Amino acid sequence: MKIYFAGSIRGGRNDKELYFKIIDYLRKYGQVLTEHIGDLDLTETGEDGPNDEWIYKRDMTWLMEANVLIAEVSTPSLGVGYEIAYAEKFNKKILCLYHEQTDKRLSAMISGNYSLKVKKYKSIEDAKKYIDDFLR
Ligand code: 6K6
Repeated sequence: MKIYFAGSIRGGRNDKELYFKIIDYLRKYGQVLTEHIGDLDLTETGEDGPNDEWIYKRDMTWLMEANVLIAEVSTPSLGVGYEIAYAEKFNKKILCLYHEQTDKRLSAMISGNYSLKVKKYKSIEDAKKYIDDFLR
C-alpha cells in the first residue's frame, strides 16, 4: 500500500514529533511516500528540492499514486488543506487526525465535511488505534 502522509511544513513545525511517530507507525502498513514530513531537522524555512514548482509537481504525482491520504491537521497548513481537497476530488480514502488542544479549534472546512473521516486523539496510542481501524 502507498500512503501519503500530510503534515504542516511552512504552516509551522510545532507538531513535527507527532508526525515522526505517526509516520514510523504507518511503515508497518506500507510505503510512506512523504517520509520527509517527519524529519525533525526540517524547518518551516528549509528547502527540500530545487524549487517550489518542482515540490508541487512531485507531491501531486505522489498524491495521485497513493492509495490513501492520512493528514495530521492540528497545525493549520495551506498545503495540507489543499492536499485534502485534491485527494477528496479524486475519491481517495482520507483520514484526518487532530491532536486535541484547549486553545485551538479545527477549521470548519475539515470538521464540517462529513465525507472526511476526522478523528480527535489525545495520545499517540489513540492515533495508532484510529490508523488501525482505517487501514485494516
Ligand atoms: C521544506 C521546508 C520548507 O519548505 C520545504 C520544501 N517544501 C515542501 N517539501 C515537501 N512537501 C511540501 C513542501 N511544501 C509543501 N509540501 C506539502 O504540503 C507536503 O506534502 C505537506 O503535507 C504540505 C505542507 O504544506 P505547508 O503549506 O504547511 O508548507
